[in-house]
Amino acid sequence: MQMTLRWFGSKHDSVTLEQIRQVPGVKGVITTLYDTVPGEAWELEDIRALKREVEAAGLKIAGIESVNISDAIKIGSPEREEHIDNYIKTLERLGQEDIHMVCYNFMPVFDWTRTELARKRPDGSTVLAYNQAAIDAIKPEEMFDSIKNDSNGHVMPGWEPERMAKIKELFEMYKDVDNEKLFANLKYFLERIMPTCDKYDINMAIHPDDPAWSVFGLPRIIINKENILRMMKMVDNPHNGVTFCSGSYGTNLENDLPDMIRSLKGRIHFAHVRNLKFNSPTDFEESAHLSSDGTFDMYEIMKALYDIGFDGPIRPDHGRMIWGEVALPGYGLYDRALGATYLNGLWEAIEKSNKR
Ligand code: DNO
Repeated sequence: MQMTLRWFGSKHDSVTLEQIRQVPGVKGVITTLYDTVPGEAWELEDIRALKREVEAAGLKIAGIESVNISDAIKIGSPEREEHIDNYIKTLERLGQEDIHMVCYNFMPVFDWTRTELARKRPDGSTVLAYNQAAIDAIKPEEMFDSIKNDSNGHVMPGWEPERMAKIKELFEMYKDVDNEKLFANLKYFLERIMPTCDKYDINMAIHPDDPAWSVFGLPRIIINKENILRMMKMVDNPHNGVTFCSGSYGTNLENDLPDMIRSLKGRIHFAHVRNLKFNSPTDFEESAHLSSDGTFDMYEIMKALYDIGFDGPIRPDHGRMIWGEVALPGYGLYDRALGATYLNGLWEAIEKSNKR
């Protein structure tokens, strides 16, 4: 595996490439071009400039998170043809620049959903948290307002104000899209892009829906073992793979994470590894990565990745806000650096005990 950290670009991130480079074992970043619009093609020159910047700091781009999918592609409206053509252009350009992993999601309207961005834990740290009762008590259009004051002045990815302003319209657009339609539209998209992925050896890594159930009545399909295996079979090409995100699949306590990892051998192209602490099945908070701070056995998760021969990029995921840091919620430097170091330690121990 290659340990990485997510980096939001010099215009948006409070964490610098120089800082990331000093986290032991981190040789690459996961990033994206932030001023792009889903449905439009990325310019080759912009990709090159991003790559130059990362490489000048002694790091590599280990993959893109995300090349976002437009609503037209998810809904299956006529503009999807042009949007998929543009997506293919972006993939070709990334491939030409030697970038071979692309993370994306197929969630309608919202990307990941949390109800609090700064819940206080007993140790004084603050963390992202989710409470189903809080969601049930509000309307989707109130979601953005309920979290905006917690975001330390940063625009949260997937929660851009322009997008939130159109929220009613977005719900209307998805009104005829159910789970089956969403699966069909995902299949259509993947079949169109696979020849390009084969040509440039690009691993597509779908991110799970977070939380792994329907929110505000919207369809959600990337939520459990059955559905993800259905997706792998539906377009049975090794370039059609997944981002295994323990914190997202793990929101549903019925998902057996190590078992899911083992069932996806050869198809996990990217891993997000973090822990959650459950207070009840519908209320959880993002604890420190350490097993004893949360609900998951992180050793078993890393061991399953090791056992299937996972060799792609991995990153610690949302960290707590600690030591007075002010940063994009979930994406400060300190706790993610602790997370990376812990995961590296687990991996080293697993590797050495297996060679004996
Ligand atoms: C949240 C992230 C997601 C993820 C997208 C992938 O912190 O894990 O926003 O980047 O769903 O497209």
